[in-house]
Amino acid sequence: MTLTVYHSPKMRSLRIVWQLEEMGITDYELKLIPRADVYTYAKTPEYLAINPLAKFPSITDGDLTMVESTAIQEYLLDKYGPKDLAPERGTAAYGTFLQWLHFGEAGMNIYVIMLMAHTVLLPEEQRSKGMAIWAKGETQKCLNFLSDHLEGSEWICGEQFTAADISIGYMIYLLKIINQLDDAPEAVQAYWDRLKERPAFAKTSRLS
Ligand SMILES: N[C@@H](CCC(=O)N[C@@H](CS)C(=O)NCC(=O)O)C(=O)O
Repeated sequence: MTLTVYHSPKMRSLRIVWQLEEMGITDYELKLIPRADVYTYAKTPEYLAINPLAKFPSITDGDLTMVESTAIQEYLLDKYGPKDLAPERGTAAYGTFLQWLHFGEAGMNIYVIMLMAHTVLLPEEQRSKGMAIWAKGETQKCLNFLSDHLEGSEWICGEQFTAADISIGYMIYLLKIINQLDDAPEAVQAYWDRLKERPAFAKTSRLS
């Protein structure tokens, strides 16, 4: 296998390593950058040649380089299967799957990242209370949307755990890290309990 994955703990690259673990794929090269070195490493000419944005994740696979996490998730499913991390293409379930796979980054991330920035990431004098309140409200809307969708189902696509759960699961994991999950709807908290029990998640989140 020609696949190489660039990962640093707690970053979006966790989605990729978690998914590969769920898929049972182990014969790829994992470039694991310790958290303490990540910002220095990201600005090295070697890494900037792969990812000019100096962000994680990145993958290379033969001549291909990709730097967008949910797109990488889709690519890996298509190229390496098995297919049971996604419903059958062309079905309504596949539409639901795609929506949530992308909602994890395209829909929900902006609010979660703004909430992070204005509660923990930025130096205190640069934080905006108004922005934090706005981001919290929008994040709650996303969590209510998720809670309504789950409606007693174990996973986003019902009984089938899919890559969409990994995409959304990463957002929930970030909220947990910044202590913003305690007031999430009960169904979302129960969903998080199921996600963190998955051996593939537990193994990936322990990497350091
Ligand atoms: N939309 C991109 C976001 C990538 C991204 O922002 N990664 C963060 C880690 S979670 C990063 O590398 N941040 C470092 C920085 O912005 O300097 C994706 O999903 O891959």
